[in-house]
Amino acid sequence: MSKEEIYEKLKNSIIEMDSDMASDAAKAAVEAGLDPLDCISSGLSAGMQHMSDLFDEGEAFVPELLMASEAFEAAVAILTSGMSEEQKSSASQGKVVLHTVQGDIHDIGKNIVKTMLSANNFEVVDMGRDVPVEDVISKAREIGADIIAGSALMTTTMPAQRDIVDHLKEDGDRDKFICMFGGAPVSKEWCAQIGADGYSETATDAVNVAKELIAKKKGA
Ligand code: B12
Repeated sequence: MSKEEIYEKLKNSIIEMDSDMASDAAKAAVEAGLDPLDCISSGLSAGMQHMSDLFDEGEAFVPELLMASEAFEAAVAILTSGMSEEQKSSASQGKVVLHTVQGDIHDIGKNIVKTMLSANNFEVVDMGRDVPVEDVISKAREIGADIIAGSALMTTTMPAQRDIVDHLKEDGDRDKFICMFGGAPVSKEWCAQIGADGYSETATDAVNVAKELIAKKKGA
């Protein structure tokens, strides 16, 4: 199979919500020596984006999204186990405290962000979902995090992202942590409005934004 055919099979395995097919395609990718990160962004994430679009058009439903995310994770486990020693041992890009915000239990997107950051050598502490603002901040302090990254999928839970920024300001700690947020209803404008440092629409771009913000902080 060519590189393009493997990407296509990875993508289709998500669209067909088929964990076995996803695992087979991931094994083929490892055997062909393909870059795991390219496989995730050009194959698996492309498939997940397609599923999200189908949902928005009323042509896919929640159980389908959950099955697609299981297939996604099955493939990622195989792809990352095939990462080269060089990729695995390269220096940490930074520490991230990742969570889904208080009151919100949606974690499919957050888990994809975790995969992408981890695969790019960020040390990610995943606090799970519906995480109280205070717990996020105390974990960030405990591990000396570089970035606090939060996902919100509901307009009603987005304010928890503002609460994080506000709490840090009140404690005089705002400059210690980069705050970056995402999730379907979140926007660049919202992040600017609440005084966050960064936003990205996709998990792939979250990696670039995180790298840029860390470089900026180190250079400052
Ligand atoms: C799947 C789903 C569920 C599943 C969640 C399962 C799970 N483990 O996550 C279940 C069935 C449990 C669920 C429950 C509910 N849901 Co729901 N759910 C969805 C659905 C269909 C898809 C979300 C999803 O996973 N998308 C796919 C992922 C890959 O996309 P994503 O999360 O946007 O992530 C991408 C980017 O946003 C970005 N990203 C994500 N996080 C982050 C973080 C950072 C830091 C960065 C940089 C980037 C980033 O990267 C990701 C990959 O590119 C959405 C509809 C929609 N269109 O969003 C409704 C939706 C979010 N749910 C909704 C609602 C109302 C609910 C419930 C309240 C329903 C109810 N009445 O019980 C409950 C919530 C309870 C709670 N307290 O949270 C509404 C929210 C409306 C609003 N107020 O804004 C939506 C929009 C549906 C709708 N149209 O009404 N839900």
